Amino acid sequence: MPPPATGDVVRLSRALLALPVAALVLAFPGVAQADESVQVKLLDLNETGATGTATLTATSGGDLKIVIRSKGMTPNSPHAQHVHGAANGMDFHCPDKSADANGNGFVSTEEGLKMYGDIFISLTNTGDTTKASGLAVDRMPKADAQGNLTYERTIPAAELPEGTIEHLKDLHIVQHGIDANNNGTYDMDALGESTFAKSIGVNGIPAEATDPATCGMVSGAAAGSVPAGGVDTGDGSTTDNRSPMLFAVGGVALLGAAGTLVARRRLVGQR
Ligand SMILES: [Cu+2]
Repeated sequence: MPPPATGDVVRLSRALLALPVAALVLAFPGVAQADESVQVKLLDLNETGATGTATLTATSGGDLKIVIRSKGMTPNSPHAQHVHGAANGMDFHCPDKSADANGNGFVSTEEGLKMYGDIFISLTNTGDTTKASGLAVDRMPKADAQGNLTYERTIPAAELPEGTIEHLKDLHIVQHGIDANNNGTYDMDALGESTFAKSIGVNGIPAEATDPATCGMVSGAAAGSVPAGGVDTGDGSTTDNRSPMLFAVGGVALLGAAGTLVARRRLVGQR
């Protein structure tokens, strides 16, 4: 934001001087600001039948509280979940079937990334929430035996990416993990290995574990934001730093060997 012209400052100062002290205190942001919530309806992706609701609350202190209730998720299984999108005006949105580029009947994480954008925040239960924790399934919520998933966490202002609160309406939530062959677990038999996980240096993860299950946008989000350069079409010509390719390269450096092991053991252990 450009600084106000000097004349504006003078006018503002005069206006403030004219206010009673109590009103002046209220005029400062953060002093008496109310919490602000937006609702996200999580809709089934990949015909999982899973649905849910998420509430994102920007607290008066600048923290972000996330509450998610989903049902129809793969039971007794961890579900990687993230806030996707960007705070730079890119018009990302939840994908539909047309995102299934290879026509195998499922929208994979890689196919979806072009539409819903890069991982913006990893919605882990504990610890790090950056995209480096995107596949830290040992810290992701697990659905219960009935396929219900409950999540609640408040991420402190200092740990949020810049522009999170201001661009809350441009962001959306994606939950991953589907059981394509309905055998109660994530396995290689259904859709093979996750090329997304492989691309960031984690081998042996079933595609079922990383394919998106639900996606939800803040109502009217897509209509409200102006595309800056439009959706990344992923034709390889882009140099935008939000491209999945660069994310993948960054992921290799960020994923620790220990985390990789835990992720692998955890997912293979689902068999
Ligand atoms: Cu995600």
